[in-house]
Amino acid sequence: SQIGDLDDSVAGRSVLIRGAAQAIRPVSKKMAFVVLRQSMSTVQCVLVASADAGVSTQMVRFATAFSKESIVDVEGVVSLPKEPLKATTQQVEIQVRKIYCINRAIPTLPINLEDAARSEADFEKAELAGEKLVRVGQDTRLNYRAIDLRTPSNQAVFRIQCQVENKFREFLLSKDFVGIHTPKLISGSSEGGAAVFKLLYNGQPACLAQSPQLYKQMAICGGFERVFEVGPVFRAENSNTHRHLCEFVGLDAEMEIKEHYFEVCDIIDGLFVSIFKHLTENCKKELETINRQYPFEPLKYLDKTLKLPYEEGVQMLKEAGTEIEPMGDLNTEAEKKLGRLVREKYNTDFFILYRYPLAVRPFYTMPCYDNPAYTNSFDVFIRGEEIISGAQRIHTPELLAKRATECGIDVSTISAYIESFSYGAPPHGGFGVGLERVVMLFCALNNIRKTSMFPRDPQRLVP
Ligand code: ATP
Ligand code: AMO
Repeated sequence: SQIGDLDDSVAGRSVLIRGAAQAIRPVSKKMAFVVLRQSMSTVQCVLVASADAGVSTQMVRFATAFSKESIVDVEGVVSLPKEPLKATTQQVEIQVRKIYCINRAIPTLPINLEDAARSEADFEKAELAGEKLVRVGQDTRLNYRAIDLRTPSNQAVFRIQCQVENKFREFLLSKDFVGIHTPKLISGSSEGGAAVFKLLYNGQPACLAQSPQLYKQMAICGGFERVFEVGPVFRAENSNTHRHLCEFVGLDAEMEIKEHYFEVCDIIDGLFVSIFKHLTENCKKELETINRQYPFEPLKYLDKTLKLPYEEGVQMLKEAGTEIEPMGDLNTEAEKKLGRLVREKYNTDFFILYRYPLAVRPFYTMPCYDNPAYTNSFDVFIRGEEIISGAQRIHTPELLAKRATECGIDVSTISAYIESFSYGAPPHGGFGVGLERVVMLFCALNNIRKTSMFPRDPQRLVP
């Protein structure tokens, strides 16, 4: 049986359960409780020595000697509890008939799971009561990730991540996008800039792909009208921030544009509104579980996503007293502040900022027809932090080569890419999403390491 399925409708039934022994509480020589856990669910198992049930005092003693987190099989009968149970466990108990230890955990684990699952409010309450509890730091959690991942909030986070990825695919497939896979071992940088991991490819200098950018565009040149990819993205930046990883999961899309690059924004609007609705409606247990440890306000979003011109964003910041270089980029602080201003004015935590200055966008970005100092580009924000970059792309080889040169890129290193646009290439655009950022910001978590199962940051290569 699955612990999550146990409720009063199965009271009286015999069940066989395998789980981790989360807590073991001896009550007397004749009685003990063992709390078993499977993923986000726990159930209380009751051992009472009785000849009728075939339970001996030795069996009770045997069970109380299990180490926490050992894997245990229990055979027993589902029963209604005599006293009210904690709201976070199943609301039935198991009267144990037989209990077996399948694999023991070491007696003292490097992380106490109960401490790892506590909210900050719990710690503060305990401290006020004079109790000393140990906060489990992020590094300790990551060093012992196989234990840390067992906390209910971690179980919920990675289930939500899976749902976001799945919805991304499902939505784009329904809009006739084709899933593709592009190489991760490539010959040079795809975004411009030097932030690539270098390696030798059979003796030739090569690097890990910084994005699928050049290849997803070449797939469009290859006659696929709409493509998407879910895959790893590698950035060698030495960015020790709460939102940068050296390896993350990129959700990328690229599509032909018929009239205007807002067609790409419309896809993002439909895609993300459907992702947010899906999470809110179908991941209630997961969201409640995260909220219990890391309380957060639900994301505010509109049925039709707000699109704000970059210049208007700059103006809003200016009026609020933040001076921005009009043709420069927004720094992290300005982005955060704009997020707050937009929320006050438009009542949304999710919006698209479009028409960025040319100077702050990658070389392949299409300049605006009416004013080439600006571009047909956009970033998308959740709670004032970027989750998506996207744009219309340059589809003529001459302009592409010119822009690459202006951006300091040696065109000989990307000649196959540039040539692709001389064989007949349709107008197109696309976007790239960071999966870990979407989950982090949807749940208002404070660190991207919480939404990457085994994060790779500038310091961490193990586990
Ligand atoms: P992109 O996806 O465009 O790289 P990003 O969120 O990684 O987006 P960047 O464009 O690299 O952001 O930088 C945007 C802002 O993030 C910068 O203006 C800077 O303020 C901040 N930033 C980037 N790297 C760091 C860093 N290592 N330390 C602190 N802030 C940083
Ligand atoms: P960009 O470099 O903005 O755009 O990346 C797209 C999205 O990826 C996420 N992201 C990151 N997540 C974690 N750690 C990082 N170091 C990191 N860097 C970026 C962000 C960001 O919005 N080729 C373009 C996309 C396109 O135009 O299609 C690109 O790579 O969520």
